Amino acid sequence: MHIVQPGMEIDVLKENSKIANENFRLMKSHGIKSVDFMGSIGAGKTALIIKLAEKLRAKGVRVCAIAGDVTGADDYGRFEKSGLDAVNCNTGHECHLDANLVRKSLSKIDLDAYDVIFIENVGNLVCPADFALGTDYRVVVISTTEGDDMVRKHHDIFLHSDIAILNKMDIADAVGVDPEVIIEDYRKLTGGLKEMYMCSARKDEGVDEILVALGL
Ligand SMILES: Nc1nc2c(ncn2[C@@H]2O[C@H](COP(=O)(O)OP(=O)(O)OP(=O)(O)O)[C@@H](O)[C@H]2O)c(=O)[nH]1
Ligand SMILES: [Mg+2]
Repeated sequence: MHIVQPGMEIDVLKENSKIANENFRLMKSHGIKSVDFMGSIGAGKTALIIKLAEKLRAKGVRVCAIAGDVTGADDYGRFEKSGLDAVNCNTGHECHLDANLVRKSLSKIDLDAYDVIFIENVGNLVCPADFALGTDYRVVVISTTEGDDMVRKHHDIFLHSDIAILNKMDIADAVGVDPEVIIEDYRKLTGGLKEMYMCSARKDEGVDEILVALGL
């Protein structure tokens, strides 16, 4: 049984922020740019990271990934198979990565050997929003296969992200989803200040624009 004391949740978030700041400073001291990829289960985070990393490596940029999952090494295996250096990071039970888990993963990486670190968070549109990891950018990835109501149902993660991506545009018609509904919800949520990026990681469409948005 877990007993939560009053104020404990705030302490956990405060401690996370402190470690996230340390992670940020550590990566900066090695000249590393980092991105936290949050998003729903199966939205295409792994597929997109692999595609982005392929394009960066072709330009001579040195990339490493941290594969966050509750258990197993499936995404880690996919990264490695694609030629992307990676570290596996299992949360055990938790539905999100936290700054301390990322700190442990960073300690396994030769930070002088990379220019960019992509962190794949656990598939979840709720919990990761509260736990900054210390990255330059926070990205949220959803896909057309989840229906057209993800932005309306999950305000927090979209408001906590710098960039929002709608993946699997290639099958929007097949699943009967009108991307414009999702995009308009995001526009409204961000007061018309931000546009959602649309892409197909599979078809390599819209991926270059995401690299530009990340300044990579
Ligand atoms: N049609 C289509 N399928 C895609 C696209 N991107 C990913 N997929 C497929 O969607 C499935 C899930 O993709 P993943 O990259 O594993 O998704 P994920 O977000 O990493 O999933 P979790 O790590 O389990 O949360 C796989 O079968 C991918 O091949 C896309 O742009 N179009
Ligand atoms: Mg994945």
